[in-house]
Amino acid sequence: MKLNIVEYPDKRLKTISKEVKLFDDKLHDLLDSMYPLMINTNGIGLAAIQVSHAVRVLVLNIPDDDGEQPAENILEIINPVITHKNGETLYQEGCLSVPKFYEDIKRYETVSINYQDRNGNTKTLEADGLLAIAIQHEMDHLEGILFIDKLSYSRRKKFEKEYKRMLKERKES
Ligand code: QAP
Ligand code: CO
Repeated sequence: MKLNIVEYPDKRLKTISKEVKLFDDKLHDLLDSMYPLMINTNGIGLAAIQVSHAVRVLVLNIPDDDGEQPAENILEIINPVITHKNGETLYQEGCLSVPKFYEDIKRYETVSINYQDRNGNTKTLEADGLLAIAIQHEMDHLEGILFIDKLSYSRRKKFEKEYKRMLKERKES
């Protein structure tokens, strides 16, 4: 299926996504279409609401030590729930729905999740490093939360100003 990235300030990004109940061809088509879009747009994580599908579906592909993103490393995560979280870490995050803006965001250092794969099988995953950060960033999308929503008042103001300028320049060119 043809998918497009929804960009801030589109209100659809505030939607709370619904649990997946049917692990059918339609879900597989969505997953199969999200993955190439994420790779082609230089993403490492994408939530379905970012392509206008309000379902609890994420795809992740964290680059390996050589910066490669081989297709066999893809993680398809459906209906995730955090079961354990520990520590604190700061990372300069970005988002395909908030192009060209990056800010330090505080996250748990490690998280464990329960989730389902594309066939509805229950899985668990213990994550740290960039994967743990990406899981938390993408799970926020399922609740309609963007990383810019976590900024302090002054950082958010700085963002709104820079982003407006970016959109204006994009329109003019
Ligand atoms: C979320 O983000 C994330 O601004 C995934 O111009 C962020 O894939 C997980 C991107 C930080 C872990 C750490 C952003 C591509 C991609 C941009 C992304 C851009 C082009 C963001
Ligand atoms: Co994002």
